[in-house]
Amino acid sequence: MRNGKKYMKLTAVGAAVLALTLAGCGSNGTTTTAAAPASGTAKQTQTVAAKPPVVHLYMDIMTGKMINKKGWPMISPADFKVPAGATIDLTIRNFDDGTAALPQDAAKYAKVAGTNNNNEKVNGKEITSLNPKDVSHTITFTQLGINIPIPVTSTTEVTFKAPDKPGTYAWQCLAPCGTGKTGMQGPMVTNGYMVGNMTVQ
Ligand SMILES: [Cu+2]
Repeated sequence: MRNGKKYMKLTAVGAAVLALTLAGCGSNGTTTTAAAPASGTAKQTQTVAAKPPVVHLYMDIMTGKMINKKGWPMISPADFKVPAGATIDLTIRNFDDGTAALPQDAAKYAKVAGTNNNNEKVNGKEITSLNPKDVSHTITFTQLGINIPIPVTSTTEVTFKAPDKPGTYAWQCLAPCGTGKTGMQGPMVTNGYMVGNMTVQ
């Protein structure tokens, strides 16, 4: 009797492994019949899917006052990870009601660049640029040619593609929203405030 029980157990494990294998095949093949069962198996199917995923990211911009650090606005999270080649749907909520007018030599960063259709949605409305004097912050990946200008107290939605090549890609805010005479110090040169990294893996 004991042996019989053991045999039954092993068979059950074997069946589970087989089910997972089938689900894995189904996701790559043309038939979808194997991908239908229980939620646990469905999850397994998603992880082996070949298509780069769509990632939804949310960033909040807070004033120094909000975080008890006067003169230190913060974009959070500053550091984040995305899969290589992913489509990134980024929503930025700016709680800062102050502008940091772009100086003439940086006026080009009032223009949206490197995003889908080279545009962004601000409070639901599609735009391709801001007036340089209306910029509150930017999220700029210089290396990738991606520039997202952000006006005061707003919600900005933007879609862009993560690089196919894994690595670390820095972003920074190029609006002089920091400390010092030029507004380019303090948070402007400190990771976790107006500087951060996108890790592509
Ligand atoms: Cu800024």
